[in-house]
Amino acid sequence: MERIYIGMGSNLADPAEQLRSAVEALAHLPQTELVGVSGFYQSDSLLPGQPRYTNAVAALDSSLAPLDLLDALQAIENGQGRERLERWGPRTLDLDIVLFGDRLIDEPRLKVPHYHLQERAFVLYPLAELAPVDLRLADGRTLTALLAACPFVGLERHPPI
Ligand code: A4P
Ligand code: MG
Repeated sequence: MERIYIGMGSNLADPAEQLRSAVEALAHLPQTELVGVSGFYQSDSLLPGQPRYTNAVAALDSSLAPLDLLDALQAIENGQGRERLERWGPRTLDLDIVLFGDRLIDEPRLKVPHYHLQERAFVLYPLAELAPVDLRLADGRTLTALLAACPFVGLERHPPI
């Protein structure tokens, strides 16, 4: 079993509900246990002219191989009606593998740690709710240093429902 963190994002069709359904689907993955889910956060899209996003992070323990997990995540995205019309377009659900144990993965279909992790408060702050305070990434960076370099700006905790 390895500890895996999944970044979740949605900006279409009731984003918070999309994330809740995604969590439900993650909990049912084979060889996998759902360990925790962060709070939900809202922020503006990185691309102008798109609806605001809701983001969260889920922690899993899994013995799936990385590419098998990626396949399963893409099946969940597709199952929730995601249409890939344009890269970076608005989406009902985006599931990214942020960290996979202490692995460094550099394959055409999968780069881990996720390449935009350090710039994205909407990934780092929910990750920090779940990860150990002294988390060190496979590439040597610490979560503490990444948080210090990425201010909590433009992020709003999603109101409880
Ligand atoms: N891929 C490579 N590494 C990974 C990984 N670690 N996890 C490949 C998941 N997939 C990975 O992704 C494209 C390809 O990346 C996949 O086929 C996979 O093989 P995609 O999800 O199909 O396309 P995308 O989401 O349009 O691209 P990408 O790069 O995932 O987009 P981003 O970077 O996620 O940007 N603003 C806010 N506030 N919140 C957001 O969540 N998200 C985006 C999308 C823009 N603005 C946002 C947010
Ligand atoms: Mg993606």
